[in-house]
Amino acid sequence: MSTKDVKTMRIAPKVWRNGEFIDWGNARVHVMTHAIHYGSSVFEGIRAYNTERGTAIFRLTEHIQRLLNSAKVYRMDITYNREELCQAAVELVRGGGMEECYLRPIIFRGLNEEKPAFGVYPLHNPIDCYIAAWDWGKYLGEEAIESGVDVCVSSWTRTPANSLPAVAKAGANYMNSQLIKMEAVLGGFVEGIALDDRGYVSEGSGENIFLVNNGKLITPPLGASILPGITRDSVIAIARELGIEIVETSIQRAALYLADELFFTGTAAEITPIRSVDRITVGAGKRGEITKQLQDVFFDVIYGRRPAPNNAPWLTYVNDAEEKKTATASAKE
Ligand code: PPE
Repeated sequence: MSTKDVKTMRIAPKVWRNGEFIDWGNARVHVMTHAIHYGSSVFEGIRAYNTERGTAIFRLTEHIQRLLNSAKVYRMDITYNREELCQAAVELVRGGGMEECYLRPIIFRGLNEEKPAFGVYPLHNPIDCYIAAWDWGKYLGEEAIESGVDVCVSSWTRTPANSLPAVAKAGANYMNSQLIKMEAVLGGFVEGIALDDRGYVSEGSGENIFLVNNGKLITPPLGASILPGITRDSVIAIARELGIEIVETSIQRAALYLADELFFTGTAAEITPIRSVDRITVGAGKRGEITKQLQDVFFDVIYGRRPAPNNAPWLTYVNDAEEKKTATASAKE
């Protein structure tokens, strides 16, 4: 891929790999890489937004911490700590020349070409750590944020947490997500919602889910087979601030049809309303009032127009970090 293609596709020209920046075109792996055969990767998805004070990365620390947690579950020893990975992400965004982007840190079991190790047992394989970035528009379609999406309940069951722990955002989990997503899209839906092994609602292939009933917000609990979504957490914090009651409980499939409002949350999906499930119209069949209220506050927070709940430091301004670094450098001189 030429630099021109990278530019037209709006991909950051550099990729951070194991502590250094390399060209996008050189960010390659060998076919015998452990992760390709056995799904041994953990990753994150993070968005950076163009605020009035310049580009800011949303909840960077929490995302990098979840990445490290995912790695810990799979016994992957990382040479970089949370601060170093956050710094790498900031530098990638700053150097990428994109005002807004989606960041994809990924840690996987690679291949030592001098001393290759094959087979499932992973601990003889090296750990590789990358961060790439590109400009990712609206995940579920340009219109989705306003008009909502049509979804189905998947015939696939979400992987139980004792098979693949949902707390870890592992590449392998996304084989389950792909089954859900393909079935949905080929069936004429935008997304699929998976039930868990007990038959209760879990989440979309790449989003958490919320219902609104009688003004209350209802969502599956973290103990269920769901990714502990950072957008989910942000929406809960915002709802608390707005005085909206939150109930974390098991949800039956039919409750999806009967909800007043329904929406997805996720880094890529942000807050996307759902207007029908299995072709049954949800509520008024368009974005509901509470969904809109939460979206408005959420977008104000991510664009730095309003402080995060409890003034939490949710935004990392990439140019501030540069100022801080320069200040530290000159203080050292
Ligand atoms: N559940 C799943 C299964 C999931 O993949 C995501 C994020 C979420 C919930 C929401 O988590 P959070 O982003 O922390 O609010 N899915 C990411 C990957 C999507 C993709 O296609 O790749 C994302 O939204 O970035």
